[in-house]
Amino acid sequence: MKEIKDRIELHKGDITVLEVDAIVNAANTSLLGGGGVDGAIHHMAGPGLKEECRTLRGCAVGEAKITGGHNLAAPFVIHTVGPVFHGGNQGEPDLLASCYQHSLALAEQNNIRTIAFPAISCGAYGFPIEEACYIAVQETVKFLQTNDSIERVIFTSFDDRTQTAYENALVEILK
Ligand code: AR6
Repeated sequence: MKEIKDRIELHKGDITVLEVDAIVNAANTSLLGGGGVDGAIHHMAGPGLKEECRTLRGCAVGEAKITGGHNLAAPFVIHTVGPVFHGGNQGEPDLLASCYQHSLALAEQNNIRTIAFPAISCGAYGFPIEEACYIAVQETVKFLQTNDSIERVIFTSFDDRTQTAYENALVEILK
């Protein structure tokens, strides 16, 4: 198995077009769609995704559920619900870490080898970007240290600030 640094990639652009086994959705507890990356994923996947999501009866903050990808290139979507940031003293960092832990565990259970994440909670939910990217990388590195089925984890970003935050977190954590 490759070194951990060679199993993590950064990608600037739209997560919905990536040809990976699973893309992760930054959803809300209803799992019935919304704005941001959630809206983009549902738009690209088509109405079948919402129908399948309806059968799941929602998802708690910090947890994750899996569906098919419908019209997406990715055969699976892992829906996770990040915390809304309320200042950081209401368990938000642990809940965000839990999103990555549960998403990666579901990926492992479903033989997913390549997975792409958006910056969960970094848009509408207002989590500070640098801290969120650090948590994302830290939890992923921890997971990959004890897993050898996941070959590639891609962190996608839409803006330079998020991309830079991932780069800095990778340098800091993998030094
Ligand atoms: N590809 C990659 N990243 C994207 C894309 C895309 N197509 N679109 C947005 N981003 P957000 P949250 C980035 O707000 O903060 C929804 O309404 C975006 O720039 O999508 O977890 C849900 O239904 C940001 O860095 O998710 C929930 O109600 C990151 O994705 C709520 O928003 C996450 O931004 C979830 O809020």
